[in-house]
Amino acid sequence: MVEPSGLLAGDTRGVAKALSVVERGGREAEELLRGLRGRVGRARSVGITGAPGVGKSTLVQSLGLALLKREERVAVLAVDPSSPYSGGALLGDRVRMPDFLSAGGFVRSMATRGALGGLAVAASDALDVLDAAGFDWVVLETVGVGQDEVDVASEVETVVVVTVAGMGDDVQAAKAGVMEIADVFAVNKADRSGADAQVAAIEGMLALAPPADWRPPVVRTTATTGEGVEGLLAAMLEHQHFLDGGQRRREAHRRRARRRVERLLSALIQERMRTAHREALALALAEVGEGDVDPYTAARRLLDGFCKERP
Ligand SMILES: Nc1nc2c(ncn2[C@@H]2O[C@H](COP(=O)(O)OP(=O)(O)OP(=O)(O)O)[C@@H](O)[C@H]2O)c(=O)[nH]1
Ligand SMILES: [Mg+2]
Repeated sequence: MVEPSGLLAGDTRGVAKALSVVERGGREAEELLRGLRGRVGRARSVGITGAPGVGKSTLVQSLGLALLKREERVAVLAVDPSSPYSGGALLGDRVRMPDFLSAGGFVRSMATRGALGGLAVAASDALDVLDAAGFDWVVLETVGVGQDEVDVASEVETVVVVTVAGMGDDVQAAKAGVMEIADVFAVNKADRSGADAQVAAIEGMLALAPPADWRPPVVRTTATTGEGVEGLLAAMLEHQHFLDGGQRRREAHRRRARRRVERLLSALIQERMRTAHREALALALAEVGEGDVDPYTAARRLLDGFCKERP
């Protein structure tokens, strides 16, 4: 059982332990998260997402360093659904961001798919842990361009979508819905040719979007040298400032809360179906498979049976 005390004191080992608990999921994680109620909501969260190899980790390290220089406490959470590693060990942590680490940053990687509700729920829980631990900023790096990444990236307040010139990944990303969730665009590897064309392509795409209160800025970065990173940080801060207007931050937090509850609820229902209603489920699946019952009728019947159940 992890006591929240070490965690709340911001002690690194306590934080690491709490993240392991959350990554594993289950009752202990639930208990821990329950104990954090009322202690979250202060940290600023930023997601850095984009296709593999565009320079996210390098960018996160530069951003992290820039924030540390401003006396901010920064935690980086690298979420990699394709990674076989878990437990926050091995590759991710120590190797990827040496400068950020030696400057006092906190890095942790997560690869779980096992937790109830999947990766997005686990990532959101981890955000809460880092928030409660007193970090001013939590930077979430998510790898890839699939729906999983979109889900995970949607858990943060400010989403930075990183692209590079000439990978055709703008098209790929648009397909996966990544472009829609961007609050800021970073065109990285601006030291290479084609960055201007890439910026123009994104601006062109944004011009077609319906008018909105926030128009995502497009910034050029060279993560390896740090050039443009201050500009990216400024764009992030600008978006954070935008969230401070009206009820926007509160609304964003409510949307996140709603998604979390909905994900957990459907995961709990499915779990209960597979256990307490196993036979009814197997029968319904067989009937639908044989073409005797249509899937809508089967699903509704199962739900009716589920709702009649006494807890
Ligand atoms: N020329 C150039 N190379 C860069 C730049 N940023 C990152 N790189 C290089 O691109 C490669 C990938 O960088 P990472 O930061 O690991 O990219 P990533 O997006 O985190 O990669 P994954 O986590 O594997 O998806 C490394 O060799 C970096 O040194 C840049 O601005 N310019
Ligand atoms: Mg990376």
